[in-house]
Order: sequence, then structure tokens, then C-alpha cells
Amino acid sequence: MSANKESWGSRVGLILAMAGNAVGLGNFLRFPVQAVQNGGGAFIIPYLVCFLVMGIPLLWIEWSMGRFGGRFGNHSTPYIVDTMGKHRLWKYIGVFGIWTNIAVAAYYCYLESWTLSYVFHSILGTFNGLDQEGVASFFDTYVSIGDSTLGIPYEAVVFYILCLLLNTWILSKGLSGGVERVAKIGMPLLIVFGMFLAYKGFTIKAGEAGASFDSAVGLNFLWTPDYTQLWSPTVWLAAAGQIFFTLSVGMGTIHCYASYVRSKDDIALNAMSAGWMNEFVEVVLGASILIPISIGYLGIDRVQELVQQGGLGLAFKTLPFLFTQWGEVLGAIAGVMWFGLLFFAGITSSLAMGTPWIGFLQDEFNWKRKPAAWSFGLIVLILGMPTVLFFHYGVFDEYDYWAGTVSLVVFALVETILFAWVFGMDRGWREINSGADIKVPDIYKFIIKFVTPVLLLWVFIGSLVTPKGGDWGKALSGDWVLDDSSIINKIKNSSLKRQLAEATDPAIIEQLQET
Ligand code: MET
Repeated sequence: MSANKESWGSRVGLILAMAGNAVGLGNFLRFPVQAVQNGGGAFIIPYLVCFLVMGIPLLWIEWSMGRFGGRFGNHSTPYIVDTMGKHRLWKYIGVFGIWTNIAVAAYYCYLESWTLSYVFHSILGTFNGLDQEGVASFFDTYVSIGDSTLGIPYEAVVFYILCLLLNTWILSKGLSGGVERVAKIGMPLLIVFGMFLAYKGFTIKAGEAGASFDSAVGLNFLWTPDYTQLWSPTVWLAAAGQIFFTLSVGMGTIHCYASYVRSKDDIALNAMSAGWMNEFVEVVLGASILIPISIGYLGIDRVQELVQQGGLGLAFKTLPFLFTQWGEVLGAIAGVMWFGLLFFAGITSSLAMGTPWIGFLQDEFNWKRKPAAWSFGLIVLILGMPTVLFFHYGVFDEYDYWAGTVSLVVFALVETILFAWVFGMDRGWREINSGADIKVPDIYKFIIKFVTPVLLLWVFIGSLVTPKGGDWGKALSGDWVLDDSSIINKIKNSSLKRQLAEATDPAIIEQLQET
């Protein structure tokens, strides 16, 4: 039992902090790209189904696990799950809920630091007068830790450290004094910025300010359903993966935040408020900025090409250039708003990633909040350095795959089994409903007990052995070759290992020496 008696300042603050935890870079950079790659408008169908039968149940499970653990003075998953399951093993499984956060923070904060730096560059007008190539090469130089345009050596490293200092400082201010305050400022601003950019995304006119196509072209492209993809398991896996990522379930952050909710307070309605707020930001705002604006200027073919490389290129190489087409002042405002909204989205999520570790140190070792917060910053700095220094070697993607994708599914699966089958669904149901301000539909008792665990198992197995090119038809007819993205192949042949092998391959070194 710890002396950690912190709690949330207000209900609005709690909901905004939880929504801030969920709303992140994933809503603006990952969701639109996933939608384009997986059937456009048709993607929304598996996505919403996954939200209803995996997302919502997991939100209720994690919120109630957290509040339950908090009643016994536990604020990190090892000890929260320990209060629920009798076996010693649970405690060790719970370590996932601290570790995943630290590992995700290590690459997530790096990305967050780019947004901070790009806010400054938008204000300074760095992108004015540069052509598309120029803006793109600015980014490439930035992530190669090349010459800095601000005159700061190792600019990317400097901003990374700044960003971590900011996170650490806010975390050291405590839950209501730091995290909650930032969410109360950051979330409304993010929504205002997002609305402004979405308005621009909706009103692009061909021929105006250098645009080639009307907004409708991009919006239609994104939302025209391609039903041929609807039954592809790969699309369903992508939809499930996006739901985990965007809601921040399977991580341990929701448990930790919820463990500071007073035991008589509602969680059923709070969980829905934060979850649906995230969906609004993702499906409405997230889909109305990156893709429609890019297509308005570059056309479908080019954007489709760029999307293959993920959302980062579009966000950091393409949009800052397009904003300059709107004139110096409006361009700077748009840049500040875009990277500012990404920054708020990012920091309200990364702060959440720090809290489980801090709660753990406070509960188990009686650490004070401040040193605990600083130790988080230091660990993330050390762990994140490889992503900063070896970005081009795929380290960043490797962290994203293992910590930001696989771990979430594994932990979500295990905690659902714990909640519904070990702790027991009847007790679990009582937990969800205790103090509830809404009537939770009874069907969810059945969904949580049977549907969610089965689907999670399916997602896990599906990711373990994804067939080549996601062609399940061929695989099921006996021609089973594993895709590079399957967990098994990733273990055998990670891109990092491949790159390192190439880097040390004598033939390649010889070639390099010759040139
Ligand atoms: N939910 C946040 C986002 O969408 C954080 C995800 S970390 C796996 O970015």
C-alpha cells in the first residue's frame, strides 16, 4: 500500500486527460493512411465493428481494472492485475503495462519533438520560397541529424531533449497540477486547430491558391468504399490494429489514469465520453486534413504513391510545402496549427505513457513524484537515442512494430482473459456498473466474455502467421508462405537485422569503398 494519494481535480479534467491519452499522432497520421491503404470508405466498416466489439469492451475492462486496483492503492498494471488474479504470474505479465509505455514513448516522443521543431520553423518561415524538393530535403537532412537550419548542431537531438524535458517537467507537477492542466488547454486548442484545417480541407477549389483539384476529389477518394477488400482478413487486422493504437488500449495507461478515480465515481460513462471523443477526432478531423489537402494539390496518383511510405512523409515533407502556397501569413498560421495540433495530440499521449512508471515507483519504492518523473525522462532518453541516431536503419519502425503494435494485442488478450475468466465476468460486470451514470447494454456482458477474447485471439494468430501479401485465399488452399509483416517472419528477419547485415556485408562495404 502506498502513500500515493493523488487524484483527478475534476470530472472534465479526467475525461480530457483520458481523451488526450487516446487522441494522438495516430489519429492524424496513421488513421487516414490506413484508410487509404485498406479500401477507403469500406475500411470504416471493419474499423467501426472493431471499435464496438473490441475497443469499447477494452475501454470498460481497463477503466474498471484501474479503478479496482486504485482502491487497494495500486497505480501500475503489475500490482493492479495482482489484486485481480491469484497466481503470482499475473504480476509479471502486468509488467507489460509499464514496459510498453516506456518503449513506445522512446520513439513517440521523437516524433513529437519533430512537431515542436516544425512549429518553430513555421513561425520562422523556413519553408517559404522552398520548392517541394527543398521542403522534402529539409526533412531528410533533419532526420539524418545533418546540418541544422536553425544554426543548432544536431537540431533533431536538441529538440528531442527539449521535448523530453517538457514532458518530464509537466509530469513532475503531478496529475491535477500537470497532466490535467495540459489536457484542459491542449485538447480544446487541438480541436479548434483541427476544425480550421478541416475547413480548409473541405473548401479547396481547383485553380485557387495553386490547387489542381476540388476538395471533393480527395474526400471522394478517401470515402469511396472498395467493397472487394471488405472480407480480406488483412483489412480486418489493420482495422483492429488501428483501434488498439488510437484508443491506447493494451498499454497500461488507461489502467493507470483510472486508478486515480475515486472508487464511488462513474467509469462507464467516462470511458464512453473519452472513447467517442477520440473517434470524433479521428474519423472526422483526422480524415479531413492530410489526405484531402494533399490530393487537392498533388492529385490521387501522386498521393497514393506517397501514402505507400506512410503518413510521415505527407505530414512533414508535403503539407509544409503546400501551406506556403496559401501565402506567407496564412501559410505560417496553417503550419503552426498543423504541427501545433500534432504536438498537443502527441504530448497528451506521451504524458500518459509516463504515469504508469511513476505510479509504480511511488507505490512500491515510496519515490517522490519529481525524481520518479525525471527517471522516466532519463530512461526514455537513453532508450530513444537509437531511434534518433539510426532513424534511417529502420529502428523507429522496429520500435513501432514491437512496442506499438504487437505488445498491445498481446496484453489486451491476456487482460481480457483475466477480467472475464479469472476475475470472473459476474464480478467484472459489477465493477463496470458500480457508480455508473449510464445503463451499460446487457449484451456487453456476453461480448466481453466471449466475443472480445475470441476476436483478440484471432487478431493475434492472424498477425503471427500473416500469409504473403495478405493473400489468405491462396494460403488457405495450401500455398502458405509467410509475409514479411508476420510476427514470425519479423522475429526471424527484422528489418533492423537485415539493415545491419547489409551494413556489415563485405561485398557492400567493398562497393562503397570503390565509390
Ligand atoms: N493513442 C495514441 C495515438 O493515437 C497513442 C498511441 S501509442 C501506441 O497516437
